[in-house]
Amino acid sequence: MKLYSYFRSSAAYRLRIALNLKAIEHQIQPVNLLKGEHKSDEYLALNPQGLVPALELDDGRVINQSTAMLEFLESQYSQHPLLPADSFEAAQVRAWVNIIACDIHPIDNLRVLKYLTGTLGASEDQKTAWYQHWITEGFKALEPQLQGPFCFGDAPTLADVYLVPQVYNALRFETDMSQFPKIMAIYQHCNQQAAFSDAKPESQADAPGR
Ligand SMILES: N[C@@H](CCC(=O)N[C@@H](CS)C(=O)NCC(=O)O)C(=O)O
Repeated sequence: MKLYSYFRSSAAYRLRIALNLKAIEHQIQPVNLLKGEHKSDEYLALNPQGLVPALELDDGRVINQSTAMLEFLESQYSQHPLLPADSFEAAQVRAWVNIIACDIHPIDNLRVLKYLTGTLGASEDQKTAWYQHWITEGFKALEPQLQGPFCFGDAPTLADVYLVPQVYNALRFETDMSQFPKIMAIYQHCNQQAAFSDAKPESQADAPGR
């Protein structure tokens, strides 16, 4: 399969981690967001929303939205399950993940920040304050639920797949993480695993300087 990815896209980063954890053979096709490649006719034919990532299966069918892609991989590739077998426990992991997927990432992503500074005329400081406020609110709800050494115990789940890119992004925007010691310990633990470190933005072929 082929993952359309941008090195800094946290939604694509989720997929890179999951594909590595499940050891699924795949290719990565870079889409340069800064050059607007996600708005080209060719890419819009794959993902009409013009967002990265997109996942193209070997038969040419395409899945959009990272959560749908991850659910697809989980249902089709049983190796290294990313959700607990117990339905209630799986719902707990999904609920935790949705704080990132629905309540943090969508209001802190590139196009929202650009709208704030462009259309609404917010300053760079206001933009950063917006970003840090919403990420901190989300992390406050995530932190107390964590177990360790991974988010929900001894093996990575979807929770770790979502957490690591979001923390990477929070650090990039200089968010104060001192009040989230469990999140930071899990972030560091995950990054010691090859599946996570190989998925890092700076390890990608389209990262500057590579
Ligand atoms: N809910 C979507 C979000 C995808 C998304 O926001 N992608 C960002 C990169 S992380 C993007 O393509 N941004 C381009 C832009 O804002 O113009 C998903 O999970 O796939």
